[in-house]
Amino acid sequence: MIITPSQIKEIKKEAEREIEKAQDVLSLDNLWKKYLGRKEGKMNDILRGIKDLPLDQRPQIGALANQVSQKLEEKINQAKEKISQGKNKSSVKRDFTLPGRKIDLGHEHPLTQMRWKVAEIFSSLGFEILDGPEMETEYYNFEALNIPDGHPARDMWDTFFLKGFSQKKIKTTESEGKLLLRTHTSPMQIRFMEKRQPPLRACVIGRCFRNEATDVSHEHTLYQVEGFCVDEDINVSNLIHTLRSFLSLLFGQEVKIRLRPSYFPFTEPSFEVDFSCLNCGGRGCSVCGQSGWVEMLGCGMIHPRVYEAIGYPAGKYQGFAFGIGLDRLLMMLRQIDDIRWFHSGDLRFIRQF
Ligand code: FA5
Repeated sequence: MIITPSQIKEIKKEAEREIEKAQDVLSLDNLWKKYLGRKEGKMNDILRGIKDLPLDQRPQIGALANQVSQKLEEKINQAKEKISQGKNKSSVKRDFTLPGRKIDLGHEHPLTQMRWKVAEIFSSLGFEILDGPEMETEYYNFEALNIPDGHPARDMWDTFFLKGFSQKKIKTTESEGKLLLRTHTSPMQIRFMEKRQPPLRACVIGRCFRNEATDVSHEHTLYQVEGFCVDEDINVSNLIHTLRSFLSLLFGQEVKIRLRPSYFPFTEPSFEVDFSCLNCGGRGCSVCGQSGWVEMLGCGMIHPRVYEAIGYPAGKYQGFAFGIGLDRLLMMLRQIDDIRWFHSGDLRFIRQF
């Protein structure tokens, strides 16, 4: 085999051209095999042939072949590095006319939308909008609302008591009793009135929890809207007018309601307010338990014992309070047949709002 320096230089030029054109690491690996590989590499053929050359040519050809192999190895490594650093970006073809990738935007949960709507309406009726703790003490959830320890009325609310939480985290006094997840928003009547003097009008919208079996109209986690108004001359007519105003603003039409005498330890007199079921138009369905009416809220005139617990002067103030089930209100408004949809996490349901 005859090997000349120009032959080696020719192989070098050819390899450099191909390295320059290579677009990815795989092509560069193939070029390495083609020129430097042990089995079929062109430069290895040259090195293997040196032993057949005349003795005086061997040093010169051997040195040149080694120099070229080293150079090509370097060039291949540099090209690989360039690719991995993305320096070859400019050579990647992009089609700027392709449509962009669609970004999926979420939206507020229907219950959150409803909370805003209700807050807006009560705000327009002159109520302050409040927030309050979901973790409560027995004192605020029961005691101060005229439901003392051992009173059978505590059974009206199936309560989740919290174990393992330090009472000190909320308030420190022994008399506040155990910690629990609030069963209603009424404790906020006490918390707010402890800080403020009448006249006052406030609305609390928040989550409550009940340890009860779920069905189409009962959830273990529910939202309530608590409203209360206290001054020196407030009566049941003010309560009925406020509820009617709220409902007609919410539904955009007159809604048939009925008041039934009821019992809450923190109001006297107390009422239960039902709506004519909008799901079936009052004919009877699974939502209204075939009765044509859905229980929506409890209300009444604030009991003197509540004012006593707060420390207001006896007999000076009168006021009304009500607690509405927000989930049930939304069910009526949007004709939703099962309260359990709200926390189902089913996007087919959520996307309808
Ligand atoms: C109360 O919770 C009283 N705190 C309401 C109140 C406030 C009365 C102020 C007087 C003065 P009740 O347990 O009835 O009352 O609940 C009020 C409303 O919450 C019900 O009318 C209903 O609409 C809703 N509700 C109650 N339990 C559930 C439940 N498990 N799932 C969904 N909604 C519920």
